Amino acid sequence: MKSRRKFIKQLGLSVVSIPLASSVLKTQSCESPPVVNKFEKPNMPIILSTWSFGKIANQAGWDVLVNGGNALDAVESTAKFVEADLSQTSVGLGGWPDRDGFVTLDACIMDEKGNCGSVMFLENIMHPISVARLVMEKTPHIQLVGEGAQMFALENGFVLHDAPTEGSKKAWEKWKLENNYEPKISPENHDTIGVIALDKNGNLSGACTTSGLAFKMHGRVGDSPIIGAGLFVDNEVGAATATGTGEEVIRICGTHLVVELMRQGYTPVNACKEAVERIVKRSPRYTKEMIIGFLALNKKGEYGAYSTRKGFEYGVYDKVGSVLKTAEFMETY
Ligand code: SD4
Repeated sequence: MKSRRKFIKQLGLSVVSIPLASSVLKTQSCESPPVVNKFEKPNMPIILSTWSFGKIANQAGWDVLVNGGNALDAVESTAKFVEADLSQTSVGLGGWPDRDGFVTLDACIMDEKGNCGSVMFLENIMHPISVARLVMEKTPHIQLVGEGAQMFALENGFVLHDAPTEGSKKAWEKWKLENNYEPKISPENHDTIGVIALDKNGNLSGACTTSGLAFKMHGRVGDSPIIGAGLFVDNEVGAATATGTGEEVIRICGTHLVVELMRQGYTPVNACKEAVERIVKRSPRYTKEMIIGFLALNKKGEYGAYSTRKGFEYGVYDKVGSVLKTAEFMETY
């Protein structure tokens, strides 16, 4: 493991990052260095998504971007790709249910003008991200919840689908036998797709969609549909999305923090790192079992990610091609 000083020197960072307050935290660098834009022009178009399913789904958004489409359409396409895949147990109708057996979905979307829309606690609708986009485009509001969100979806041509799937039902039945009706947070019971993109015109947008924590309390909503927590876009600066234990991300307004740090000159990876460190240092509820990660992109098409633990992967699609990267992470003792 490299020392922190060596690590920073190796990156040639121009920004002085905030020293760790606690000696119990160590920074671990992994094989992939933070990306610094080597292109004279901004590296665009580009699309980034959380987790390995994001790498596959990026193709849908890339097809939009490479044909001159805008970032908003691109992020929606990528998010929809994962929502439509019923084998995914953490996004869309294939998601594992809450502790009472209901699949409840959360999503939000934000464009380059600061327009945004969100749905929370939405049931039986295949594409929450598209409902969130309609909330943004067709209503004077930002957030619709539960029954009201579903009514709005149905009024706009969406149809009801069954949930949970047979597979999710079996997982829930097994969970009930073993877990005494207690919701738990572990790396195994969540994964959100967060997507951020920069289009050929230099505009940023983002989308985030999830079934949330598996076996959560009925009615629980995490960070993913909350603007500034699970997703934030500021077209002057950059965009960020979050994955992992939503309660911790909400407490620090995670993605808003990441974007504001980039505004102050932090590289995307250092902005994500500072947000992760803030959670780890400040939250009395944080435990090392939690995986919490941020993914960020700036106006130049530079990007980076950072997480509390090993294992956070993200997909990148730009003119160089489509790759799956491993985020840097903090090791806690
Ligand atoms: C939530 N952030 O509902 C989401 C969970 C998640 O990967 O899956 N993240 O808290």
